[in-house]
Amino acid sequence: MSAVIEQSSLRLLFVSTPVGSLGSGEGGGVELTLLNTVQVLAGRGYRVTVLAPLGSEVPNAQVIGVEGQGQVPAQTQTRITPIVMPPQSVLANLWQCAHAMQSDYDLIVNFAYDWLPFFLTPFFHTPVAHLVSMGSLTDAMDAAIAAVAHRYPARIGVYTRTQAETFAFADRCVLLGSGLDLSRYDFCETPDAGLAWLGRISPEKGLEDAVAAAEATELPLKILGRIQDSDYFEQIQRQFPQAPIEYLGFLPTAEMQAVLRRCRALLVTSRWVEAFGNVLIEALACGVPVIAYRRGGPAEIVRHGETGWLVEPDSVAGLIKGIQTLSHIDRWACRSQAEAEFSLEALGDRTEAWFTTLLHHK
Ligand code: HBI
Repeated sequence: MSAVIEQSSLRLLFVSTPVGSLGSGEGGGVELTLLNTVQVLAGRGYRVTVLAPLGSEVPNAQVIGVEGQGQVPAQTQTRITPIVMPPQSVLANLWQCAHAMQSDYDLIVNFAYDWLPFFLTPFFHTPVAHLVSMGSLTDAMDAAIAAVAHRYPARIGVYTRTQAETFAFADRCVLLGSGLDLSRYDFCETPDAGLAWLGRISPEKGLEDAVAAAEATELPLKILGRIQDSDYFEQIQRQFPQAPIEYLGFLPTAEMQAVLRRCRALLVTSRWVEAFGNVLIEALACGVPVIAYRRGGPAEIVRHGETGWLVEPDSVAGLIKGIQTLSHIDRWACRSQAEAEFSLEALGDRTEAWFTTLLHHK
């Protein structure tokens, strides 16, 4: 693009994930990433429009709600599952709108982990960039993302190096990390006795290990997040009838952080390569140490022995040992790490640099 155009006057069109409306929790961490990116860029003078499933709420930006049926969550599929499209697909409707509106924008950013936007990229005259929110899951998606990665420099943004390395085109991904409006998370120096577990309740998140650790240590475990797989959650409750757990639902950030900050630690028990782990930085922002399996994004976030413990993957004994040695962790060090690495400003700087690079290659 021409060097005389002020970057912050760019008109951006963000196209949301098609698994649920923004604010529902169905879209997991990518919902928060989209909203936080909108907040920081709108504050820097960008004009941002968001196309999202009907019912989505976006402060700081114009949002256009689009009807239709959601996509099947990609993490429930096997490597060889073909591309699935429901009738009256919201994904198709979102991208039909994006195509019709493209002349009014300088850049389109896709937040869906779905085949269609990758496939459509060469058919747009406005550049389309992609925030890939998960690691490699299916052969069909790998091929669709790879095609864009190879044809257009810097169009593929990811959260972490570990996530990028699940793909054959890791070196063509731009690392963006994540960030939060830290003013929405209050530091708490003196927690209660309990532990927290936070996330979509779905088998790849390994909630049962956190419940087992809570039972063994006899510490109450507060569970927060959208129930995506209710059979799975019921099975955990049957498996651990005596465990000291309490399910609080999916709460808005203000209420969620009021619970989280009073906990002694956040347990992160993912069985898959978590691309990032926005819940980890939400905990750190409150001064809450994180005990996580040494796998995926969490292994790049937690400073072992300083802001939490990284333990052997799938080891409940490792979680228990981490819980028993929490007194070694200074809660101020946790907040400091969030301020140093995961502020909204840091996210904004990395995102702006990404846009500059990819538009330079246009
Ligand atoms: N599945 N098909 C599909 N599309 C998405 O955009 C998607 C998903 N599963 C999960 C997801 N996005 C988000 O929850 C990420 O934050 C992981």
